[in-house]
Amino acid sequence: MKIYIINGPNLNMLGVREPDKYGSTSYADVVNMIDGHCKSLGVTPVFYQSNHEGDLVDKIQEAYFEGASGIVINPGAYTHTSIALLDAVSATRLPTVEIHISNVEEREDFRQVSYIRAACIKTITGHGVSGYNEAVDFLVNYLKEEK
Ligand code: CA2
Repeated sequence: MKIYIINGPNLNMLGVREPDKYGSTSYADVVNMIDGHCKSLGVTPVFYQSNHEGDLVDKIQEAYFEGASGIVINPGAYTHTSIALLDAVSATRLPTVEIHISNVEEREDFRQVSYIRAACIKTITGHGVSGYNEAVDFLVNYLKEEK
């Protein structure tokens, strides 16, 4: 089983700045953590991070064309602005889990909107980078039950 783990703008800066909001683990270490977790579940992850909206749309479409079983996505700030990402996830009809490192519900008003959420089977917020593993667990359990 192959799943795509997609991260949006600025998440490559993890561990470099703003540890109070996003923790002190680097993006590379987060990838390693998720990779180990996926392997322990017998799942093959495909990792991608981009600062560009259209590239994220392309990667969501690739997940569909490459036969992925599902997607875990932290769309970063595009969560709050992007109908294109919503449309891409809707078009693939792949089960998708939205994850945010910070507790967006307790942050600014403009972070209270998530366009992509309407196409997601689950949203995880505020659990730090461990939220990625929780997202993988939720997706994998969902896929097992779906069979
Ligand atoms: O909490 C999350 O995971 C967010 O998706 C992170 C986005 C933010 O725009 C969303 O509202 C919530 C921002 C990602 C920025 O990541 C950085 C990491 C380290 C240093 C600076 C930015």
